[in-house]
Amino acid sequence: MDAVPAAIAEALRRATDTGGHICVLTGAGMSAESGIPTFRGTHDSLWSRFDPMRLATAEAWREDPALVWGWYRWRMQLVRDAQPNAGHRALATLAQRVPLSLVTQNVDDLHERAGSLVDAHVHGSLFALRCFACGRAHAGSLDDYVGGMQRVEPMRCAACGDRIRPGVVWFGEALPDDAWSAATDAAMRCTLMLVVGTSGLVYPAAGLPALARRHGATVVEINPEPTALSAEVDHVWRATAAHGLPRFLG
Ligand code: BJW
Ligand code: ZN
Repeated sequence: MDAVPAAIAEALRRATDTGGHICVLTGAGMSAESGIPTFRGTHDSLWSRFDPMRLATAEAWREDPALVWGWYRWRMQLVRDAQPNAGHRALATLAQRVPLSLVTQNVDDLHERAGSLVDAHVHGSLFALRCFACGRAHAGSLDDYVGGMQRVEPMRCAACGDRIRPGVVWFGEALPDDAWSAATDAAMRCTLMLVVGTSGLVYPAAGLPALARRHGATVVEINPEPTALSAEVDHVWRATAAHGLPRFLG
């Protein structure tokens, strides 16, 4: 098994020994080894089979809510059946040893189920259902809405009668203020940022590593493939999340 590359181990040692703060930014690759497909790039990525512009936008929802809701129900079922992997568990353990902020683009709950406190879900959470029109939170049992992928008419809001939508951030929508402000605070405060399993294509989240660097942090990418961020980081480790992150525990 390969150990953490020396320059990265040294960056971690420097950050932790000198009272520094680590910020971890995760993307879909974090959950890939739990069996959740990523969005882009692989033959089984979510969007190699579905057109994101048809499914992950408010326009798509208005046009065909049953199609979009069916896709999300299927994804909720996938997440519910998945388990956190060794990478999720390693981050939860690391946070008990060093000051660490966890910022995720993922809409799953695998970090939490591994024992982490997530500082910011910048793209929301699959299970935080709310009304499309009035925004009121919908509290229902999971069994009411998980399922296989077929067209399903969404549930209705008890307050206004409009449709209940997943609590995610679609293209063209603003990121939740509290999550975005926690994410930028963590990026500006950290001395080391670990960027795990993201293609770095979706903004504004993809701008967090550059923000951290401008504020003096060392930025490390952990990803088996090159990404849009690779050229902008200080160190790159071509490893998967479940392989690489446990190695940070020594
Ligand atoms: C492994 C691995 C293993 C594989 N281990 N790694 C600036 C410039 C250009 C465009 C824009 C810009 N600012 C805004 C935009 C527009 C747009 C955007 O960025 N478009 C680009 C695509 C061009 N952004 C937005 O619209 C955002 N909103 C916004 O800016 O609002 C402005 C506004 C302000 C005020 C009022 C109104 C509006 C919103 C973005 C929302 C993104 N939402 C999604 C869907 C969420 C819902 C859902 O899940 O269905 O979030 S898109 C999708 O991409 C999802 C992800 O969180 C996000 C990022 O993807 P991620 O995590 O990087 O995954 P992948 O698949 O791309 O990459 C996986 C990586 O894992 C790969 O690198 C693999 O190699 C790696 N990997 N196995 C480790 N085992
Ligand atoms: Zn409503």
